Amino acid sequence: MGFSTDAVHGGQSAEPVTGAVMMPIFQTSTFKQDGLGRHRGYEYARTQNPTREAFERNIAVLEGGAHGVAFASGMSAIAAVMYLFKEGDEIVITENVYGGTYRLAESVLKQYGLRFKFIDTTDIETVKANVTPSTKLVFIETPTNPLLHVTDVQAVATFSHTLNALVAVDNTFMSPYFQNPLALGADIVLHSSTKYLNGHSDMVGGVVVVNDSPLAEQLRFVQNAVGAVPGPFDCYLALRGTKTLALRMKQHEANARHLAAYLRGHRALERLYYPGLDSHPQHELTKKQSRGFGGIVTFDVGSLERAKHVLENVSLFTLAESLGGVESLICHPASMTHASVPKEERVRIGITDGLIRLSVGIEDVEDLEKDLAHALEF
Ligand code: P1T
Repeated sequence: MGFSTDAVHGGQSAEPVTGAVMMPIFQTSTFKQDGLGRHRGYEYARTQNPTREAFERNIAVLEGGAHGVAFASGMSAIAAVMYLFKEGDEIVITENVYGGTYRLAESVLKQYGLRFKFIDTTDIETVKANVTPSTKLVFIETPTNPLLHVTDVQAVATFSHTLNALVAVDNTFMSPYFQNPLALGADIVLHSSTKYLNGHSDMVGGVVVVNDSPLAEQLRFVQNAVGAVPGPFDCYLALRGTKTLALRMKQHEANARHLAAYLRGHRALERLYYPGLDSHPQHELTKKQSRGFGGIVTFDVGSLERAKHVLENVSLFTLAESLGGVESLICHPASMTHASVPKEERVRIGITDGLIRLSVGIEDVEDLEKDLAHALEF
């Protein structure tokens, strides 16, 4: 089946009792048992919920995996993957990850004895020098938030597997419409479903997809034991979102390409980051491993003062954290999404005070261009 067909139908069937075409919201915390030890597959809603399962099946199909496991947020999805490891295990991780991922590793999980090495995973030689027999997981974010660095998933997976390390990819920025990390050799793919999967900025959630059944069982164990589960209404919203994922991603990308072309060479910019530009260092790699370039555009205007001017002079772009919704958002990574990364580390990887990230929405692109043009007049 094609992607759009799978998005609408993947893992879905009419609800068996009433024939409801759309999966209802099973807003219940518990389920009647027919006798001691006899139930209908549902006992307690932390453990099983039909609305959640419908979303999990759908996203599994879209990622080309066998099992989806949903969580209450992207962060709890990432934490669930990390909970698969134990004290002393080493995790190699992309250095320019989402600030919350950095914070989870440095400020929470380190205390429990997990060891993290933040490296530039875009360089396979750096990966080869840092992934060792004690590495249990290589965690890649590609493209990265917010600098849009792209890692060769296939090359990293091939090397990491020779040392028996698992490979996980945070696919939030591309969505399964543009990129399927499992097909590139990753063992685990995950999303903040808050973003493109839901697509309407009206819930927070996360999801992990794998092919391996024992791995899925471990993740389900964590889902139930830790209990960071999404509510049924949020699962319904995410599932409603995936049905239009293809339509939305096409428009996000078309608009992002237009704006990147407009911004290229703009005199107010010191740097522009978008994988769809032939000047992007991993443009060719992106063409090889992905089916598009996504809807995020990042640029540097050189100083905090100039960034502030832009952020306070847009009117259609909304100054807010998050990304991937139908509406265009603008953010200042250094003080917002990546504020928990220490300043020296931020500056070293290029998250400067002049950096601005656009989540390009699906509005009429001429209106978006006009809004930016006005805000970039210094
Ligand atoms: O916000 P939450 O659903 O918990 O997802 C965390 C997360 C994980 N991975 C990536 C790549 C992300 O971008 C995020 C969340 N990011 C933002 C809120 C942001 O504005 O960048």
